[in-house]
Amino acid sequence: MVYVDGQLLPEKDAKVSVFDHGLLYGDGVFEGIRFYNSRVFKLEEHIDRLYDSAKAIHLDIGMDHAAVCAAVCDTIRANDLHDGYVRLVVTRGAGGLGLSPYRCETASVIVIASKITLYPEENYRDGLKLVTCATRRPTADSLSPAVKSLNYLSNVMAKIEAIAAGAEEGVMLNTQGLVSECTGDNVFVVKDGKISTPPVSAGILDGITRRVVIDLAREAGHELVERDLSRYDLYTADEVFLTGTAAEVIPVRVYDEREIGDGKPGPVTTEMMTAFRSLVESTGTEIYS
Ligand code: PXG
Repeated sequence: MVYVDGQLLPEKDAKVSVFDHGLLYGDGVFEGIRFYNSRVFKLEEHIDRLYDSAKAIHLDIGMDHAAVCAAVCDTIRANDLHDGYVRLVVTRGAGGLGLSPYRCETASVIVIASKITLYPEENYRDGLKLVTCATRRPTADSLSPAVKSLNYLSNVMAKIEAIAAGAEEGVMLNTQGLVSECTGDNVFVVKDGKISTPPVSAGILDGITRRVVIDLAREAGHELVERDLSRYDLYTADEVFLTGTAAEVIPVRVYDEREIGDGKPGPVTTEMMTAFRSLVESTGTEIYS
C-alpha cells in the first residue's frame, strides 16, 4: 500500500499526474528513512530536514509535522512491515507546462514503505571499492547541497562513473577539488586514532547518519573533527568508512586503487558499525504501540 495525498492505495493505483512538476522539473524534496524492530529511526530529524528542504525551495507541504509523521507510520502499518525503508516524497504537484511553481495548486505527498536491498553482506565484512568521479557536487551558489531535492542527476552521473569503474560507490569532489561526499553517503576517515569528516560547508548533505555517528564517536571518547579533506587524506588514511540511511555504516577497502590501511575494516570502523547497530535496534518512534 502506498500513501498518496491522504489515501492509502494499492501499488497499482498509486499514481501521480504526468503534469506533476516533480516529474517535469524535479521540483520537489524527499527523505529516505529506515525502520528497525518496529521503530522508525530518527523520524523527527528526517521530518525536520524535509521541512527545511521544502522551506528552502519555497514549497508548502500542506500538512503539519505530526501529520507527516503519522502518514509515515500509517503506511508502514498498512504494509505490516517491521524492518525496512520509507521513501517520503513531496512534489510541487500537478500544474501546467512551464517552470513556474505557482501553476501547481497543491503539493503531493507520497509515502512508499518497502523492504530494502542493502549492499551485499560481504561489503560490510570486506569493505567497498570507491573511485573519484569527474562529476562535481553542485555548489550552494546554485542549489544548496543541504536541500534533499528531487534533482539527483549529478549524483546519478557520478554513480554511472563509479559503476563503469567497477566500484560500488563514487566520491564527489566540490568545485575546490576537495572531498565532499559520495553519491548517497557521507565520508569519514580515521588517521592516527583521530576521526575526520568534511564540514557541511564543504557542500554536503547534512546526513542524519553522519550526525548520529559523530555523536556516537564522541560519546565513545574518540576525537572527531569536521575539516576539509582532500583525496590525499583518504589515500593515506588508516580507515575510511561511509554513512547513510541506506548503507548505514560501511567500510571502504580500496579508493582509486589505493588500499586503505591494510585493506581490511579497521577497529574504529568496526566499533562505529557495532555502536550504530545497537542504537538502531534500541531507539526510534514506535510504529505499532
Ligand atoms: N549524501 C547524499 C548525497 C545523500 O543522498 C546521504 C549523504 C546520507 O544522508 P542520511 O541522512 O541518509 O544519513 C544521502 C542520503 C539510496 C539513497 O537509494 C541514498 C540516499 C538518498 C537517496 C537514495 O541509496 N542517501
